[in-house]
Amino acid sequence: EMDADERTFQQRLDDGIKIEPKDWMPEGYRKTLIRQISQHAHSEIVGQLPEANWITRAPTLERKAILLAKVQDEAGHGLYLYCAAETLGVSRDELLEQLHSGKAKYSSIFNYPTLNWADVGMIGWLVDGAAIMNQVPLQRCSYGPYSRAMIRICKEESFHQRQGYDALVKMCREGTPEQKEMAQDSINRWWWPALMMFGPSDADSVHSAQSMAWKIKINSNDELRQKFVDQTVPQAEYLGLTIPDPDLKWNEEKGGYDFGAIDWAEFYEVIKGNGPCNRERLAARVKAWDDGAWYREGLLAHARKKQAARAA
Ligand code: FAQ
Repeated sequence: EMDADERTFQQRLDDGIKIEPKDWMPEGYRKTLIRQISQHAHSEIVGQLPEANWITRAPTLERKAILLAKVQDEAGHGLYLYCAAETLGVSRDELLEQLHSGKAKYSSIFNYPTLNWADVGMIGWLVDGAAIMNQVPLQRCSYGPYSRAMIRICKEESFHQRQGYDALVKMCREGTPEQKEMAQDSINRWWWPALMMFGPSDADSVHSAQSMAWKIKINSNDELRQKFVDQTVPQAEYLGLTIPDPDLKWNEEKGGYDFGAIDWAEFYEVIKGNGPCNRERLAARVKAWDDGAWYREGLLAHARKKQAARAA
């Protein structure tokens, strides 16, 4: 049963009015947003690692410059999102502590290794493609700071998706047979993990019903996954790549593709911390934090000195 405050709140949501940081909100709404926005922020930051692995080995100066810009954009996305989470009354230190201790999740996809150059293109095409599919509707989510962060982030994600697809067009349509093979090997490894990015099936998604009522989520996990498959299959055909799913088939009646069963056991292992690179990713973030301690201390010492000088 809702009390009067909750009823007024739900009415505002239903009328399409955005909730801003100083507005009253139910504790569950606040908690859910902190969880989702911070996990999204962590994903952006951890998501820098797989691609950064290839910055030093990009095949041309141009590809290197593009990749550097893309990986820097991800840092920017993380920062907007941490700021959006902070408006809900949580500190950035607390959020980072949750990441570093393994308490907070980040997207499963970033626990897979980048083994060849085509993986950089594949991440842009499939991973940023899936991210956009999920984030475009989030531009309309009920919490003002999150929805505004999404607008800006989506513009950059579109550039990322195109740079990935462009790299793959070069390899698959204009490249050597070896390059094409490299891209096929890459899609074989990334396709299923990309579908897992949308989260558990609707039947198993614990948060969806409440998050959709609160307009923190606009679409269900399965709806977005289906749209992603429908959009991506023709793009794979243009590249001449085979999607590693023997059950993938156009379904005239539903006007979309049927696709095979996702290996949910793998998904749950990865989100429990047992994916191929979970330990390596977390260790890299913890090391960066520890290595930066001297710098944070220096900034604080400087700020204290300035403050003392002003007070004198
Ligand atoms: N990985 O009940 P639901 C990017 C967890 S894009 C890990 O369905 P919800 C851009 C979920 O947290 C990637 N965990 O949950 C980029 C929950 O656990 P909890 C980031 C997952 O929240 C590209 C439990 O399973 N995007 O970074 C995953 O309603 C290239 C139950 O699930 C966002 O975060 C998963 N795939 O729906 C960067 C978008 N799926 O928290 C670099 C915003 C589910 O209770 C390079 N987030 N879980 O411990 C969302 O839209 C939602 O949070 C979902 C999950 C759809 C991800």
